[in-house]
Amino acid sequence: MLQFDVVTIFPAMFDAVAEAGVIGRARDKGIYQLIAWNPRDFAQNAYRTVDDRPYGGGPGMVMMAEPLSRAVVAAKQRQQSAGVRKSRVIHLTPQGRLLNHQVVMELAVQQGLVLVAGRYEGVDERVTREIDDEISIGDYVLSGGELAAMVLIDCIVRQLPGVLGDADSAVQDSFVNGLLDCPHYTRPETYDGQKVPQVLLSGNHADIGRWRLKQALGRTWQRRPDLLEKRVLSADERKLLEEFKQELSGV
Ligand code: 6GU
Repeated sequence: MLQFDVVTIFPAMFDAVAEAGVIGRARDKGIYQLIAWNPRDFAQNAYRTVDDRPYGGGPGMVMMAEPLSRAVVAAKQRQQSAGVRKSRVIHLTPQGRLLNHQVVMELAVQQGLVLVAGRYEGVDERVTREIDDEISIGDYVLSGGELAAMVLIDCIVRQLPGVLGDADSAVQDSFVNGLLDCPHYTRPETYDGQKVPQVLLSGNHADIGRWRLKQALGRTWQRRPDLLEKRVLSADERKLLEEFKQELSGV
């Protein structure tokens, strides 16, 4: 069972993860466990202060090192008691390395993850002693690391064995093969004057497979050329992409 411990001053935000869809069901099935730790419970004064003004001045508040560090230590101790040999402590921050499918797979094989969600303008730099890794979910700023931590939990959990059925196996996801997904259709056969591509009704699975790969290649070329540059295309794939371009130009 994968152990998640989250350090957050808003533990209730994580109820959303536990309740919804496949990720909620995976928790019910005992595939992972998620425990939240509130740094306020580790604060030193009667006001349970966890933030203070930045040295050097400027706007906003900074999360204090001590309550945060103590919460991380408690989380790591809990994971040890749960049998985790080496917890990985991840600070969610816009300054971290960008999350992608490769990073998700790297984290999905860990035994225990401690996710530190900062709030305010940031956390005291001296907490870094407790941190193994810093991750960002994109080049924009969230009000706190909580939503980023939930994104991380969601995409890690759906990769764990037994979470998705064979039918919607994660192996078929976009990005797994370095491409965007192909278009999908369901009934009715004609909607608003638009027909389902004939090949999908043909029952010829080889043809359908080739059509889907062609669409995936074409859409990636149109929308995310950066992904294609990072990926080597086989001779077959190059041919399919050429066909896509030709069909697009109406030949
Ligand atoms: Cl991990 N945290 C915050 N606060 N903002 C973000 C982010 C993380 N990733 C992208 N934006």
